[in-house]
Amino acid sequence: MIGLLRSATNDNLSTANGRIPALVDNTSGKPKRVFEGASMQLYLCEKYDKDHKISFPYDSDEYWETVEWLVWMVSS
Ligand SMILES: N[C@@H](CCC(=O)N[C@@H](CS)C(=O)NCC(=O)O)C(=O)O
Repeated sequence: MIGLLRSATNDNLSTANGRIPALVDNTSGKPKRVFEGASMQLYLCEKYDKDHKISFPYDSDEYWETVEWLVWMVSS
């Protein structure tokens, strides 16, 4: 379903910035590539955590607090 890249040099699954982690989501027609760990977290939660078991609904106060900590994490 979702393939985690073993190598950023794999031609078919190459990432935009040439780094790992990255993923390719093949669940809906055209493969969707996502790179950067924080982007992957947002993508996976938005797409596959519809019941919000590990994330918060978009635009809730808790959602934006999550984004704040995520941005803090990747920018610190
Ligand atoms: N900010 C990136 C960091 C990614 C990263 O630094 N990946 C390393 C491995 S842990 C990498 O791909 N290094 C190979 C290179 O720089 O060519 C993220 O959070 O995904």
